[in-house]
Amino acid sequence: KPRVFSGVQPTGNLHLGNYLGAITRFVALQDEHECLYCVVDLHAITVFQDPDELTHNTREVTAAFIAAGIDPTRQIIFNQSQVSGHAELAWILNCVARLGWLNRMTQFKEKAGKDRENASAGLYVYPNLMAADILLYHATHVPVGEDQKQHLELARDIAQKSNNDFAKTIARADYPGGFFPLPEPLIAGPATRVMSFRDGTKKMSKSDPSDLSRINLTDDADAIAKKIKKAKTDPEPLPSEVEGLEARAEADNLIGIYAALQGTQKDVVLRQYGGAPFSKFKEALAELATEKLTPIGDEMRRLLADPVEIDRILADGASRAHAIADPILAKTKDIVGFIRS
Ligand code: AQP
Repeated sequence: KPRVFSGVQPTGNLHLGNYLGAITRFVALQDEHECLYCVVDLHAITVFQDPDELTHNTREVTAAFIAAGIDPTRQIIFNQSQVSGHAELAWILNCVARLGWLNRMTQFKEKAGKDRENASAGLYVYPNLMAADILLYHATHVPVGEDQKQHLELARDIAQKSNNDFAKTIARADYPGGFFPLPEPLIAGPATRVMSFRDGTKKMSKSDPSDLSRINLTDDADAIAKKIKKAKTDPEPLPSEVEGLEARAEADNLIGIYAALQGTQKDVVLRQYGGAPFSKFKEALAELATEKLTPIGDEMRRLLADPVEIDRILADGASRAHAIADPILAKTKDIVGFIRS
């Protein structure tokens, strides 16, 4: 079975974008793939996290994975810091990746903002840690939202350069075609980039100060309905065709969300709602979003009531992740030329 790796940061406010761009895709892949789904707490601390909130948010992402339908007995759910190989391989990859490559990363520029001198060194090398997450398991497929595409391309470059840099020892150890597989991004569906409800040019994001900008997975029916009702739109009714929709960012966003929640495509939604006013479409969207999301929120709350069980699931996942990672890390050390006992 092809091996899938992906992660979500425990930085609070898990939202519809994380759900449609990533978590629903994780669920869909689990029948045909061996999947590792990681709560990436090492990534989270690249921006300071209150320690108690980090602990809570780690359990919350775990609960979201399970509530959305990932089976932790079949797939591996764990938090990154419990498998030390992520940090160890990241160091090696820090020494493979080039500064020029990192300088091109748009997410760093966005997150560091104007006060770049004050960004953590970790935020800068974040993409190297992400490459390590994937390569530590020789994962071949990585389901992510559109915003992670650039980091995935970098991970491929890092894998390729590692295969070249260590070609001599890789050949000696007989890994035909290189040691690290080049990971493929899996970015698909009508909602790979869910936009903010307040500004159709910005992605829906955990760190947006406006709670109205996003639907949180823990929102109740009233909050979902209120946020959709207040979501920014243009005054025109819904179009009948997908063509030209990209010029209407807010409309495109809501139609894409509807399609993704219903498991269909935008043109199918427009066949049903083309010509309808947004007020009517928003009511239908609120109903659909409530139907799909509130059971997940309820299940998350139920799971979170038993943190000991969540921690047990994470520990079990971590020990299974270790079993895959440890031999790969050992071979990586051999290839680099490190002596190990
Ligand atoms: N708006 C989005 N639309 C589609 N997919 C999205 N993802 C995030 N936002 C959207 C995808 O969710 C997965 C987990 O994201 P993350 O938590 O690791 O990091 P992030 O991209 O930094 O998430 P946020 O919400 O945007 O947080 P902040 O506000 O801190 O920047 C990834 O697969 C991501 O693509």
